[in-house]
Amino acid sequence: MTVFELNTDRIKDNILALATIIDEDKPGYTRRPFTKWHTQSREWLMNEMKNSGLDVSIDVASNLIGKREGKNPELPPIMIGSHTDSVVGGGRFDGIIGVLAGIEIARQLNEKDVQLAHTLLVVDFTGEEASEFGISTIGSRGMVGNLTQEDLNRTNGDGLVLRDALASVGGRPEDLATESLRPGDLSLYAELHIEQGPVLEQTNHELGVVTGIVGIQRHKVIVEGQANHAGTTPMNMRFDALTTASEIVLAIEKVANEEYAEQVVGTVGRLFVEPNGANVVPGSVIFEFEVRSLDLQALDQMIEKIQREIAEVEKRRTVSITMNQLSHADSIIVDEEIVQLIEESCETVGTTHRLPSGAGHDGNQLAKIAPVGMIFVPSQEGKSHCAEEWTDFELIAKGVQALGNTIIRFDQR
Ligand code: HGY
Ligand code: MN
Ligand code: MN
Ligand code: MN
Repeated sequence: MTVFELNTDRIKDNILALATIIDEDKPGYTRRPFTKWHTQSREWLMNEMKNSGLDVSIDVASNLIGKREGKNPELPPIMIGSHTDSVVGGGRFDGIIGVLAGIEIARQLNEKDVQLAHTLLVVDFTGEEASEFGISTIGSRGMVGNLTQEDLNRTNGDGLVLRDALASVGGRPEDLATESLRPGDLSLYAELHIEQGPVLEQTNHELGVVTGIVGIQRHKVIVEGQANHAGTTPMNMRFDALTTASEIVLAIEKVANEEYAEQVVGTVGRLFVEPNGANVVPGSVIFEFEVRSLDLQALDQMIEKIQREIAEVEKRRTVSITMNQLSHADSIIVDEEIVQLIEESCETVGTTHRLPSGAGHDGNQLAKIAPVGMIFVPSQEGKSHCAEEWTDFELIAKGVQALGNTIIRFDQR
């Protein structure tokens, strides 16, 4: 049973249209949150939502929400959506296809005059990607009441306070405590997303039924050595912050390559050297690292090992090293009932395969207040967070059908 058309052309046109609203001075298809390109893309999305019969609003956490009334307004709504902000140098599909899928589903429900019992909410979350504030999934954290005052006081590299950034795009941070959603306020949150990994392509499946989403811990490490003259400072008199940091970067990789109960990954993706001069022994280094796993204990084990490695390096090199947690997101295991609902909804459309998500998503936050489910479509060569990110449009259109079927089945339970 599938109510929804395979509308490859419309989803393709929308993906390619959104891919033109980007920061041309950055690589790939960059659209960072709280920038004029994200604001422009929001305006484009609002228009598409209105053309799909959705009532448009900005919620307390600055998320864009399109609403389609259901026959029984007393039922907690079904929410679908994702994010349209990108990493620097990101691709055209990560997050974007989930928001456009929601709009396409609303449009097709109208074209077929299908009235759902549940109200349908289509969401574009603000700031899903890791941000300069040191926190990700900003809008969905705010939606579920998981942005603390400390979070709201975070600043980015330019001194902008997160509280003010949210207000600048329509959020009302002062009302977060009273207006965020609580358990029971939603019946279901479901998201279509690219896999961002190689499994579906390698196993030759069209649709992924997500069984869980990894937890993430992000930390900042500050290494204070001593800037000095690169020519006149003998090797045995140096306190080189960069070679020290390099030992820790490699130690993080070593720790992530050890054995744990569940698969783990560890990455250092962001590093700053001061004073960053070719003829100056680096005086200080700041870098951020993250570790991920479905198993929260494995995350804690990795952090303990990394802390021991840092203590050893600090003692041996007599420099100062501090490590502070930036953020964390709990892992989630998708309810078997939701997995089966989604699997059945996918099977009428294409070949399916169950798998966990190595990427984090807004679902990590929505799981605090509602059942969460996700559908993946394959990523070509598993690539993502880069300009080469690619998924065939027909596979995305199948993902839209599968997500639409999921909503219909859930609505009629
Ligand atoms: O980083 C992630 O896992 C996601 O793409 N935001
Ligand atoms: Mn991403
Ligand atoms: Mn994403
Ligand atoms: Mn199979």
